[in-house]
Amino acid sequence: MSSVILSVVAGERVQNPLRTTPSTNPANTADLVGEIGLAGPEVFVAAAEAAREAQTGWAALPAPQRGQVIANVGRLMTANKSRLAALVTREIGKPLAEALGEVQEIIDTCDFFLGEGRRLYGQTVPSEMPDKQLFTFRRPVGAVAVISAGNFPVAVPSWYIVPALLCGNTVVWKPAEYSAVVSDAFYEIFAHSGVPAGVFNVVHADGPDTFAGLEQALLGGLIDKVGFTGSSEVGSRIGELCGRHLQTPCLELGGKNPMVITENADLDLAVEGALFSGFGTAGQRCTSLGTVIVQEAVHSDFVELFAAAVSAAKMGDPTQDVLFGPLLDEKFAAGFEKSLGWIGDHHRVLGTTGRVTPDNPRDGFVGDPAAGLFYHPTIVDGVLPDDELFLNETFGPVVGVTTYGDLPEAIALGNKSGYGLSSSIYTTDPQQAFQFAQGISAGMVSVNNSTSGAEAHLPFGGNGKSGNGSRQSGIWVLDQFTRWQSLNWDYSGKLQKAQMDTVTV
Ligand code: UN1
Repeated sequence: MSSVILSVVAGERVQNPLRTTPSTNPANTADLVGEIGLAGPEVFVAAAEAAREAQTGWAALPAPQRGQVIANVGRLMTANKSRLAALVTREIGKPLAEALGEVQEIIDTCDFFLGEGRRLYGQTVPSEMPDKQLFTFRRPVGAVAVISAGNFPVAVPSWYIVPALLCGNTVVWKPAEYSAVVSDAFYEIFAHSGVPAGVFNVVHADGPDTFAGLEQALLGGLIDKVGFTGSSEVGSRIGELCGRHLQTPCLELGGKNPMVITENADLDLAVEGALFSGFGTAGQRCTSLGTVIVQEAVHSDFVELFAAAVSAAKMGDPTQDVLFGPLLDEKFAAGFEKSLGWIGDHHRVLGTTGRVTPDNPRDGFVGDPAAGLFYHPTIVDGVLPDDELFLNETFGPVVGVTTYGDLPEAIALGNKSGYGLSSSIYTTDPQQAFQFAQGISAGMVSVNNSTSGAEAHLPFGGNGKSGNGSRQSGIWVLDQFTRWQSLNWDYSGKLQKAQMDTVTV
């Protein structure tokens, strides 16, 4: 039997991939986690055909029974939690505690949506006319394509896949190549939970082939909804493609998430929040902290405490108790190095920048820095609103700091990047908290807490460059994976004409 990870169409592994690509452990690049067989666009189309074919039968299963399948997924995820989390840590370098949290996020998502199988409520609505009743129903959209990133290789896909299946849709999933081994383990859990063949298909492919396959599938009317998590740049191309086929995708894109620290904030708490938001997951969450916007009066105190916390933070081997491990893969490391080039002469860099090497060491590093893609955590003080560092996502362990005078100025600075995913304010004044929430154009606001760490039953999503306003998680995602159908039922025994037979006064 081949150990290459292959795409799955209608329950069958697709043999003879175009080529294979290795997935390696970013904390120890000599550790080969698996070989992935990459497919061409025709496999994406075949998967979409299989999804289309299986959809009517799956939707015919009563929703509470689909909920039972989701309950099975949750149970198997629980039984496999430590194994799956260890694989997440090995393949993408996320510290084990966070990887366990990631699997827990899938379990929470299953817990929430298995119950939705017994709701999926529609409405009864009064008619303008006598002896007539109006109803609304949620109907599945059909076949859903999910294209996801590898920084949350299983939790974020579950936000799409679990509700999409529960609502009676079928799925074609294109996971990231650099997290394909853990994606395959995730798929197997669904396959063993009673999800029938063809209902959940997986395509391993590179970016251009995925685009080509998606375009053909859309052209052929095989895909009814696209869910995408990734960069704003790719998201905008997906949006264009879907728009040409009159579709509205669900887009969850980048962020440049601000944290405002007011003059009355509990600074120790704020430092703890900034440390986790900025450097947890090596800054590789779409919800990671981009810029701290700190009130002038507490700026120097904050920066001093923050720099001390960052220099004391443990980094290194993600199987150990560390705040953060390596970057996801070489491509992300190269992208992050490019953004380190945005640091200019007018900035004050606190700590060290760049890759951790024997010549550029980090005190207290846990493990062998030479084995993997480890980067120093860096604070850049004095970022200005027009700096690239202020405006663009870095997706790595660097946090900018700037100052403000009054709260409206802080809010304007927080909105300046044009992203609008997450945000945070540290304040002891409730009025400031509400003023901030009202003014900041972000899908998510935290008060006295991290910019990251959304819960599975709240709406997740962003504005501006962070997405197209779609929201995932909780009941709100049902509007992505169902379409409303109205039904009017006339039992008067005669033809009643709307508008024309209505008595107006
Ligand atoms: C992402 O980085 O794509 O709220 C999602 C959080 C996580 C999800 C992040 N639960 O930070």
